[in-house]
Amino acid sequence: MPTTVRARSAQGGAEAAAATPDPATLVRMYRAMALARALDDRIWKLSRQGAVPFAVTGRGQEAAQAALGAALRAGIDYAYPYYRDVALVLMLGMTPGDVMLAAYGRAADPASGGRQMPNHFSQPRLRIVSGSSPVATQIPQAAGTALACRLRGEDAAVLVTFGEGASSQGDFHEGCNFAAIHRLPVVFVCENNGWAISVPERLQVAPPGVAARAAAYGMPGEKVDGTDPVATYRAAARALARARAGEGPSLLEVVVLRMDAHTSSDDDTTYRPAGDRAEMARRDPLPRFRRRLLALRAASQDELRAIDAAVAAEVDAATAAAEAHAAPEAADLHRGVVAGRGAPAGRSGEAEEACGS
Ligand SMILES: Cc1ncc(C[n+]2csc(CCOP(=O)(O)OP(=O)(O)O)c2C)c(N)n1
Repeated sequence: MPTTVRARSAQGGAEAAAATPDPATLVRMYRAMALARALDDRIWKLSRQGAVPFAVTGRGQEAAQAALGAALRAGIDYAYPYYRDVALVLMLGMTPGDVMLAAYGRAADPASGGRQMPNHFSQPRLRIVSGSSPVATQIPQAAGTALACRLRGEDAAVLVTFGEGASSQGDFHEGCNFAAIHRLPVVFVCENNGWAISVPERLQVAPPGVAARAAAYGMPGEKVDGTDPVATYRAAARALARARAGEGPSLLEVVVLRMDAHTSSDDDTTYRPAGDRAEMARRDPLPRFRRRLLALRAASQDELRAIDAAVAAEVDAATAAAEAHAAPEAADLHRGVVAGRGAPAGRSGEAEEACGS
């Protein structure tokens, strides 16, 4: 897919930072994609069995997410992921166990102690900030964190993701406008999967699309094939390099696939055109990246098979561990939710104060 909009060309340092990832990074990206897919498959089945209450799928978006994760510096840059970003948070250091504990709503869930919906990722140590459920609220929050980084003199960039449906919310405008005015170190990434539940992109976003809006804010905008992890990595690395160099925010639109229903509560056969699923399967980024790694000789067939086997074992272990964990105590219901009752298990005193304030 061609780059359709680039308001300002990338230069010097940014271009150097956006080199193709080295073979070890490419393999790490494949591993995160395969692990996210395997978790997705397992959690979906568990939801069908009634073992977990709800499943959110990221099937078809993993390539873009792994690339964004590779371009970030885990624990230094801030990430505001949205609910489909399992591959992104795995790249940053969250574990399959963390994802499973949240799916089961266990007391040990590091994101919320089992209080949030699954996939509201949070890990203060990794600078992964929990999103709120109203879509797009994370966008102005990310701009605010970028301002805080500037005020504290930190060399951190902020990356925030959201869907094209979320780009219709006022929060999107507010976040972009504020960041552009103050030239904040933030990268806005729209993971455009073509649907907002049952609403197709053509009824959500007028041409020429999300990336083109960047010009109106005076920031660079770029539309990238999000099924191509290398192209996405290069675009994200360029945008992050600009942010770190004090050149301000950027808007990326990564075009991805939504291969499944919106969530386990949705039936997409009621609105998805016939043949669409087959077309998605043909463009599935996971087997395509596998073939590419072999063609690039970044990994051998045996190495990739070993990764797939290790991933399957990790998902089995994470499932068994989460199943064995306890549900939150009823007496703890208000902890971290209602002021003055303390934070969820595993949070620091500082977070406890923030929760209670
Ligand atoms: C403000 C708000 N309105 C509606 C919803 C219900 N809702 C949850 S996800 C979603 C679709 C969002 O679509 P998009 O931003 O394109 O992301 P996608 O789910 O397709 O990845 C909607 C409407 C919500 N959570 N918040």
